[in-house]
Amino acid sequence: MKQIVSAPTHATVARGSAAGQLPRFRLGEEITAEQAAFLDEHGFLLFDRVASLDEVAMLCAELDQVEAGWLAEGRRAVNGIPIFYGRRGHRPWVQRFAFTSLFSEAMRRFVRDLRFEPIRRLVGDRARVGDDEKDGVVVNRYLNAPGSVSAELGWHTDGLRDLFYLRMPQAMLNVGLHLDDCPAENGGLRLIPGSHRQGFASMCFHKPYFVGHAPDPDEVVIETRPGDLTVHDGRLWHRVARSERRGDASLRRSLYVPYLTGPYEPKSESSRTPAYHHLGRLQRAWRARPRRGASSA
Ligand SMILES: O=C(O)CCC(=O)C(=O)O
Ligand SMILES: [Fe+2]
Repeated sequence: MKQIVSAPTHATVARGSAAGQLPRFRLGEEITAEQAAFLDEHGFLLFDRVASLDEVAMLCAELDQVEAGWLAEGRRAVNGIPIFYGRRGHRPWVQRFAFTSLFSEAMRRFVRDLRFEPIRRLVGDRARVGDDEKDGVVVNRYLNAPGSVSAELGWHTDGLRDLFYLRMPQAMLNVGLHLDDCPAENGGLRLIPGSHRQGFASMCFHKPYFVGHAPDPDEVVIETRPGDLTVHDGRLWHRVARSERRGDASLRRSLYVPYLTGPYEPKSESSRTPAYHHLGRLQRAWRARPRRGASSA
């Protein structure tokens, strides 16, 4: 097995079957020199249980409330960003929430909690939570069951839009809070450590975007517990693996907080839908199509 060894004080990141071997850092009042060096070298950090189980339960309940409101009003999009609807059993079910904190005061408060300040400052001294910018606070709900439109997500980097404009994506940190117990068998985040330091060509062509789902010999498995926080560099190659479980046991929820540093660019209900979302809509309709003989686990 190949090993990447960072500075001597760092834990070793074992490539390949690394489940359970990654360092689980503690989030304190400051990002430590060790954490900063690890992020710099490998492109990600995993923080152990930053939110309590009560807070995780609160966030999950808020999501259900937001969903109930959207279903009642028949909402298809927020500020031009489509809501991804799948089916769970026979009910419509939201699998990607956008701008979530605009619909939940409790969530809006939570993502501003003081404990996250070191993470915000890591992005930039003047970084802000973009409640009404980009896609806002995004929540994904992955499920491996018939009717699900999000069971997995193919290999990608998050800098695709920049690549379209033929410029090297800017450093961008994605900050995710994980709401479910997710050992390797439940799928979840896989990433290639160090791939954030690749050049432009490799970022464009190393893998075809969103198509491939095969494990990479260099990938690591990010196993999470409810309340864990991950930070990953948007230039890293990563994917979300399909759970080996079926039905409700495969549920995986991840909440991403947008920390932004550029000029303030608020969106509104008249904002346009980015082109790639039109493609995505077709793809989801195909995945969610009713199939004869499929059980609704
Ligand atoms: O759910 C996750 O943890 C990652 C999702 C992701 O990579 C994305 O939406 O770009
Ligand atoms: Fe991503």
